[in-house]
Amino acid sequence: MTDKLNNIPGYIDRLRGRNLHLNQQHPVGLVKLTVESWLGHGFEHFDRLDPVVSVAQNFDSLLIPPEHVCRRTSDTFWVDSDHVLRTHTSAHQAELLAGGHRQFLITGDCFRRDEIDARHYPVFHQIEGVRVGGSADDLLATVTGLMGFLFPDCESRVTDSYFPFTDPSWEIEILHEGRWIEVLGCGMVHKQILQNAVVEGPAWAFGVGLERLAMILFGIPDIRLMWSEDPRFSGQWIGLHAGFDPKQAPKFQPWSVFPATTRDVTFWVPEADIDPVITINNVAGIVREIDLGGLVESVEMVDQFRHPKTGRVSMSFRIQYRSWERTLVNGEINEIQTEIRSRLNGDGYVLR
Ligand code: FA5
Ligand code: MG
Repeated sequence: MTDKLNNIPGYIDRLRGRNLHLNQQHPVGLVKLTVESWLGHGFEHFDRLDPVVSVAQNFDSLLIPPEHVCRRTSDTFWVDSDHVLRTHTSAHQAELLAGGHRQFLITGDCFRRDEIDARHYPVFHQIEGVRVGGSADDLLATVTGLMGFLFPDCESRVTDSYFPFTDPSWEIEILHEGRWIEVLGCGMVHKQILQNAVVEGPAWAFGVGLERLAMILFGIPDIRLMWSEDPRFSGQWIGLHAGFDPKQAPKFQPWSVFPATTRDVTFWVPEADIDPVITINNVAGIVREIDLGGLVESVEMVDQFRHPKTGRVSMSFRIQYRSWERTLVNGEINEIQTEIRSRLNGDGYVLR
């Protein structure tokens, strides 16, 4: 049965169930084990919770307002009008608290319609940590301690942030190859959430992206590689075991770096989509659905203007193609490009 709200393409269904976080010979699974063993044994572990969650779990229980942008079909994969694919492991926070759990880790795959670049993928993994009784100092000591353990040679910084479900809130970034990479969000669990779950506070929570940690730890330059079934990738992690020393983490060995090819596409945007984030996520969504072989490396908005007379808005996107496995030929790029153009056209974007 399909619901008219359902916007989950087939390729997402195929990635569901890969459970990279449970694969102990994969960077994502290895990082999970490393985080779990560093935090010690005081935490209960939940790593098999169903990613199909209710709207109440993913949004309402976290005080995310009904009109919040993250609920839109341009941002979230909807199963039906009451269910989504969880966009974060925080979806399980409130019910576990209400169920009497006081200190726990939730690990699982999360799903978002998001931009396309080396650090974003529509399916990714998070670990959520929650501790009732922990203070803000304890939270910051825990997350910065974890970063220091994983990345002893990297600078990190804590910045103020905002989440509807924590107050105050912070983010942690790691300086990696000259660039600040956001890896984690955290904060003190909102009083209302504790009250609803009938829990005496305070309590803290954090949510960390496992792909981001793995990319920094193992020097993996592109998040698409996490899904590669090429033995030249998957064979590099065999023999590592739970509790390995991050200082001894092997670095990803690229077997070859093939050249990139870029193509631009320019169109007039339908009136309803002039919010650039909607268009960025929609274009990325279309590209993901067509590019099943994962040849697109990034999609970037390179130009945007409003026509002075007609008021119409035009946007240009640059699509970059590159494979980790081989040199791409023009024919196959053209084929994908033609499909993308025709799908954009069908969705009301007027090609120029
Ligand atoms: C959250 O998801 C919050 N639930 C985190 C949180 C938990 C805050 C508990 C407070 C208390 P955010 O959207 O920033 O926050 O995502 C957290 C991390 O998930 C990011 O820092 C990043 O490491 C990872 N992440 C998010 N989107 C993607 C994506 N598309 N691809 C890969 N990793 C992602
Ligand atoms: Mg964030």
